[in-house]
Amino acid sequence: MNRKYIQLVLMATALATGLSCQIARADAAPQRIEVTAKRFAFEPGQITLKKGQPVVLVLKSADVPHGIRFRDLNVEVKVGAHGTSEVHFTPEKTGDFVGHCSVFCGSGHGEMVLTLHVVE
Ligand SMILES: [Cu+2]
Repeated sequence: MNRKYIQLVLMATALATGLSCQIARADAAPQRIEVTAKRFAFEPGQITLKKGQPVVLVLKSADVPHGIRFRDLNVEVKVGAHGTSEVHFTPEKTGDFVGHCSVFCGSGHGEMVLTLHVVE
């Protein structure tokens, strides 16, 4: 085998590998969901997710610091005043999961809930 042929094969392999990586990444692209926290509610207040599909939950604050914690899913994210934070996770079980605000934000703090419906 001559040197040029080997170089060509190596280049073709590298190209093919790069291409299949890109395709795999596109397939695994997480679903992006934006939620706004504002005293004393999350908007939207309910979200439906697919079991096994990766999610990026983007939490924005419209006022003071807030947070959201789904105890049963072991997911938590906090956000500063007027800030944006995100948390990546993949729901691995179906059901309804209620998340509560995890940063004390005033008199209605205890009523701040976001319900995740995880379906097959
Ligand atoms: Cu709060």
